[in-house]
Amino acid sequence: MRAIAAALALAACGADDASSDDGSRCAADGRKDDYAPGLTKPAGTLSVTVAAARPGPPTQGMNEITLAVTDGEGRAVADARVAVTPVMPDHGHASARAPVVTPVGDGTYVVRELWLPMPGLWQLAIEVEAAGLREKAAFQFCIDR
Ligand SMILES: [Cu+2]
Repeated sequence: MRAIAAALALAACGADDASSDDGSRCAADGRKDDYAPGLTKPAGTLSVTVAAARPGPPTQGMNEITLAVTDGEGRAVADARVAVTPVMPDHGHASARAPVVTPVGDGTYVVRELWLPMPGLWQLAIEVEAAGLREKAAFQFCIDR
């Protein structure tokens, strides 16, 4: 809910950001994940892996990532509904664009329209629904200028 309301404030945040926020400040942020293909996070009993990012690591602007969802035994989960919400936790807003997630089989999901318009710490909130489960994971990426 907060992310949706905050998305409406994106324009205001952008104006602030240009003058006051140095993207490099998140380079040493302990919350950020160091991107590498295969970066994996638990999502309840499932796991979500960033199998690839184009570009990699993610950069300011338009990105595309490929996620892989596996179950507790490491088997691909091909029938999940996967949603990705990019937010800037320190700015209290989401991205102005909604990523489009397309399952491509074998538990792999391509995320397009991943729009990260400003430098700073971005969190990709992942929600996975599969086999009656609704699990969450999050990746944090520092976008430098
Ligand atoms: Cu921002």
